[in-house]
Amino acid sequence: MSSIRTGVKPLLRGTASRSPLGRVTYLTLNRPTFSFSVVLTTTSPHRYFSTANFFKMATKDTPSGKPTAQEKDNDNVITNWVKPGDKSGEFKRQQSTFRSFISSSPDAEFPAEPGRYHLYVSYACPWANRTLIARKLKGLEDIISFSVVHWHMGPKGWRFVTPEEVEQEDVKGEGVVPHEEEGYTHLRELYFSVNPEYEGRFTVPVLWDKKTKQIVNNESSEILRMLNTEFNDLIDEPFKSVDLYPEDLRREIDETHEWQYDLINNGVYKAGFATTQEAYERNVRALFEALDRAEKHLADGTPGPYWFGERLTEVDIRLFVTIIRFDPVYVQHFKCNLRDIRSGYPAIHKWMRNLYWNTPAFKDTTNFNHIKFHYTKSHTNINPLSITPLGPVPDILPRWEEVPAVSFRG
Ligand SMILES: N[C@@H](CCC(=O)N[C@@H](CS)C(=O)NCC(=O)O)C(=O)O
Repeated sequence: MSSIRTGVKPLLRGTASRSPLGRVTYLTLNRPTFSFSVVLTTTSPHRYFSTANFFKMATKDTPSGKPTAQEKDNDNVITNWVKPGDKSGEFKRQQSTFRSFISSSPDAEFPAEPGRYHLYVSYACPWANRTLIARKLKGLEDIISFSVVHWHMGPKGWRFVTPEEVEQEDVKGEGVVPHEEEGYTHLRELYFSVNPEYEGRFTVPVLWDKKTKQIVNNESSEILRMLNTEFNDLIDEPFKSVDLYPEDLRREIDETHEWQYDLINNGVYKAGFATTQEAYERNVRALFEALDRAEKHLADGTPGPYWFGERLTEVDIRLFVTIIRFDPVYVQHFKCNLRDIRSGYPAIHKWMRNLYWNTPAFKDTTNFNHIKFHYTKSHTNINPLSITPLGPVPDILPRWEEVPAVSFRG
């Protein structure tokens, strides 16, 4: 059971509604540029978190480039994933703010048009990675452009790369370019260009409308849905028939998302960002129970190679982006180390490697430099010296090779 509290600025007119994703209640805004706050709490046994928008960020860039007074204020430091003084020690993920939809209908506010929309992403970010995978699986490369921020997230949040950095070994990659039109240095400038009063976090992915200069949506699960259906009139086979959320699997997909989102996708963050031993242990145990469940499903619940057998769906995308980061980052950086994937979860390992090595949409959108450097050098509260561990080596094993412990087990 969930309850929703909203704090809405005076001019905002919005309507509470059910999400097209089924379970989440949220506000549909008549004017998507207004800011609003949503505090969602839930008593569902599967959820160990609530979302809150305690986070406030300074609304102006200081000309000197130094942090504003507000940024210096301890409560507003960008790496304070748990509100200082919150005795629960629990990381509470904020609800995404911009929730409009692109539609295939030509008279929609955001109609599907080639070349009109842009994705701002980070290669480090699993949520953004989802949208890059879907963009490729649906053959939308010539229809939706994208650009990638620098892997480092500093006190002002994500920043764009400089022209000098573009070819740097640790930075380079497809779409890693400076901000083109306005020459913004930070992603937050984009958010402020839409709403100077914006008080939420400056997250990726951002689905941007180049024509009206609006943020259409910054919630990856909803962006996936738009990419899946709304551009179908603009693409040819075989991409048109790719259906990541097929009608007959919707109930099962939704049920799978429910536990995987909370316990795995967000679970690694809740373990890693916890500020008390109790919160860490509670979340890390729940995470590994969920991984055990995923392992069981993939080992004997499906003929594979995908979560639902022969059909690749949203579930594969959403689980993959967490699992591919697991051994390189989450095991050590987020202390998710009851097991690792390569030696502890053979069926998940096989499923993940099949996606990575056999489907370019997964491999081509995975950038281990951005992934490893981002977490280890941006979360200075967790890793104050910003030293990036070298291992594991390699980041991902070749398809038919196992770590010695597993080979020995036969
Ligand atoms: N609900 C969002 C979450 C996105 C998110 O949290 N992105 C992270 C990167 S992994 C981010 O941009 N964080 C910046 C911040 O919180 O300041 C989605 O799924 O799109």
